[in-house]
Amino acid sequence: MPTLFERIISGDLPADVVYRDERVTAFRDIHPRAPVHILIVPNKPIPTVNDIDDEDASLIGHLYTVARDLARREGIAEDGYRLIINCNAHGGQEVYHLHVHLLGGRPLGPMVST
Ligand code: DGP
Repeated sequence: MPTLFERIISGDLPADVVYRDERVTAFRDIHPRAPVHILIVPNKPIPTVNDIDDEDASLIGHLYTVARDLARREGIAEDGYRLIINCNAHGGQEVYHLHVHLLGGRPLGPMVST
């Protein structure tokens, strides 16, 4: 079964796509936790950080340069923002297709609730 994000990448499931190239797709989170909440995902399905291969290093770097560019485009680069990747159950991962959350547009508070 394709993940939700594979279906968004293929165009099978609608999403507010803000960036797309041959390696990554970025779209707005359906349940935004901040004024800007974008998910940057590899087009290639990698379930979790644990599944990243050494050969994926350039692709993973690209996720971050796209995040940087989107932060600038969204006008949050100067005030700041947070990039998050959740991994597996303790990390709170819900969708098993690797994704970077780009969050900003307000002070985000502590990194982790205690
Ligand atoms: P995570 O917990 O890190 O796996 O985050 C998954 C995020 O994906 C969560 O913030 C909500 C978002 N999400 C789940 N389903 C959809 C969907 O169908 N469309 C969009 N745009 N976002 C989704």
